[in-house]
Amino acid sequence: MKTQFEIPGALVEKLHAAKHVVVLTGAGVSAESGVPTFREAQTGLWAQYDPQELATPQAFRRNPQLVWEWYAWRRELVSQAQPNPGHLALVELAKFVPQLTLITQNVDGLHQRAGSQNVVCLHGNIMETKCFDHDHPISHWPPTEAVPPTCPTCGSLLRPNVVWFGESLPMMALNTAVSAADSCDLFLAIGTSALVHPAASLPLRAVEHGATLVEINPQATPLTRWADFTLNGPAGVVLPALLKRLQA
Ligand code: BJW
Repeated sequence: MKTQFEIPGALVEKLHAAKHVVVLTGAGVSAESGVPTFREAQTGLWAQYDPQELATPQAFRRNPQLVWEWYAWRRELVSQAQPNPGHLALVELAKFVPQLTLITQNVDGLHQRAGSQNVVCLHGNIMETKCFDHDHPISHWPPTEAVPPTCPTCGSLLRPNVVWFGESLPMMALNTAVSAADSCDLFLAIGTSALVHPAASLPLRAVEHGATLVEINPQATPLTRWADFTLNGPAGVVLPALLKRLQA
């Protein structure tokens, strides 16, 4: 198994031969766009905030104002961010293989803004809003001093359209992701700590079904021992280099 950032010829061959490539991305892909990751000691969002205080329905019930304001701050950060060379390389990679399924745990929409099509979003979208009680999707609400505002349809509190711990993932997205993992011949896991399920189970399902697993991450993760190829480097550098080798 290769563990340095050098694009192995055998990986280039596998990619040339692949019929269906699945890409699973995590927060690391957006790190070079200035969006903080979740679990990194120095820079991760949750080095400053306790996730259990912010990303669960229980936390929202306890302190909806704190949670709403945290997400408002993150929405602002995401709206200032731009797709980076890693996002852009994935748009090009999709043109290079017969079928590519891009699955993301990210809620920032940067893959879509880069130009990726049919992105499978497992954890929702931070720019969207819904109501807490009935999941009514809400795009506008009357001006109000209330934080959070309330749903114009049912009066319950508004919240971001993201998946919190203990909540189910969107059924269609999860089904698409599972069947892609089960049927692909090459699976790329990029910029994820692979700690949060069910997303973290997808690469292992792919391996069980005989796919080649490639990991791109500067750090080791629980996936590393299962990976056929490990490229230890930032996605914004490794992905363009990989693409260049494919195009050579
Ligand atoms: C770079 C880089 C660079 C840095 N380039 N790389 C099975 C076993 C155990 C527990 C469970 C299980 N199944 C379900 C659970 C419970 C739970 C769970 O997984 N808990 C674990 C923590 C133990 N899962 C759930 O509750 C899920 N729901 C569910 O399964 O429902 C049914 C059910 C419920 C309860 C019990 C059983 C079943 C829902 C999960 C929702 C996750 N939501 C969040 C928040 C979204 C909203 C928001 O944005 O605020 O999603 S949590 C957070 O983690 C976010 C992320 O999408 C997710 C994954 O994080 P990610 O992307 O991997 O980021 P990091 O920061 O962890 O890692 C970054 C990586 O990048 C690092 O490795 C760096 O090295 C790397 N990196 N720079 C490349 N430049």
